[in-house]
Amino acid sequence: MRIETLAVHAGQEPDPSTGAIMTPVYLSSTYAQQGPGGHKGYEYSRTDNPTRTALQKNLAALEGGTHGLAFASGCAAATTVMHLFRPADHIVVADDVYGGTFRLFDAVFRPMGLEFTFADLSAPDALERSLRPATRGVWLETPTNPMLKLIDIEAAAKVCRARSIALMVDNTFATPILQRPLDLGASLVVHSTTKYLNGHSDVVGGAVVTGDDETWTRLKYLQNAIGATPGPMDCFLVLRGIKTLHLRMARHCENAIAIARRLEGHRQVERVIFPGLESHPQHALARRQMRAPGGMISFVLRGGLARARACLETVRVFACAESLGGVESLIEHPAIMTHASVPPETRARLGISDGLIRLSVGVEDIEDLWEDLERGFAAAG
Ligand code: P1T
Repeated sequence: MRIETLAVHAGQEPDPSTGAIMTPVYLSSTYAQQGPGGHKGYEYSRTDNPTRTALQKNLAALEGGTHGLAFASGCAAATTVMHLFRPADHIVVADDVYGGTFRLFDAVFRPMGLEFTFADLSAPDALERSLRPATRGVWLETPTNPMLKLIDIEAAAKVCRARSIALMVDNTFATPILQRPLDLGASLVVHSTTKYLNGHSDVVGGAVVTGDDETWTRLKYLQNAIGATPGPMDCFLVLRGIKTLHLRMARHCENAIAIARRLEGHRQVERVIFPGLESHPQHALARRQMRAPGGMISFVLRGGLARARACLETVRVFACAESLGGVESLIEHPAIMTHASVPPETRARLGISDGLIRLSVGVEDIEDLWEDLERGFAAAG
């Protein structure tokens, strides 16, 4: 089946006892056993829950994997994945990742003995140059957060496969509708389901999908042992959100392309970063690797912090808020908000400047969105 049909149906059957079309929210924390060990596949809801099972199957189908695992947040998913590694293992990480991911690796796992190299993996050969004999994993986002750099997943997978290194791709920005890393050779895919997959800004969740049985067996063990699992209501909401993922992504992309083009022609805008623009340094890769360029835009407003602040304080349709991927448009200032935990010198090197603004373009009317941004630019002066 094609991905649009999988989004609506995968992992879900009408309830055998009632015919209910929607997967029930199994709020039970435990399950009666006929006798010790005599259960029907469910013992305790940290270990397995039927609503979560449906979501996990759906996620696996969308990403083209064999197994999905749901978590309480994107960070919980990343935390669980990092437990695949041992002290002294070395992991190469794309230099431009979500600030919370950087913080998790740098401030939580580095002191526990994992070693990380942050490198600009959008540059050819950067990955090979970062490898060490102890390298066991590569972690990347593409497009990256917030500079929207693209990384060639297939090329990275080739390098990793030759050395038995796990390639982990955070596919939050693209979603499986636009790009499927497992098809391109990645070992596993990570998501913050908080974003496009749920799509309605009412859940914090995470996920991992893999096609490798051994990796799944270990992660399944860790999911239960660590226990950073989502509640059944959140699983239901993500499952429901995914049913319209393909429809929403089409509109996010359509609106984002229109806004990026208009921004590019605006006198107050110094630079627009959007993979769908010909001016994006990796536009050709975007066309090859992604079905469409996504709904995220970063741009630099002329005049620095005071003007950026005035713009963010003035817009009304765009909400000034962290996060992304919901139906409503959001605007944020990465240096102060989502990437505040990245050291200032690293932010400067990456281009996360005081004038940098990130948009999560929603599914509203394009003219309302543009008029709102123009209001913000007028206030910025
Ligand atoms: O917030 P959480 O569900 O724990 O997911 C973390 C995460 C992981 N990966 C990517 C690419 C992300 O963007 C995020 C969270 N990002 C934001 C909250 C943000 O505004 O960028």
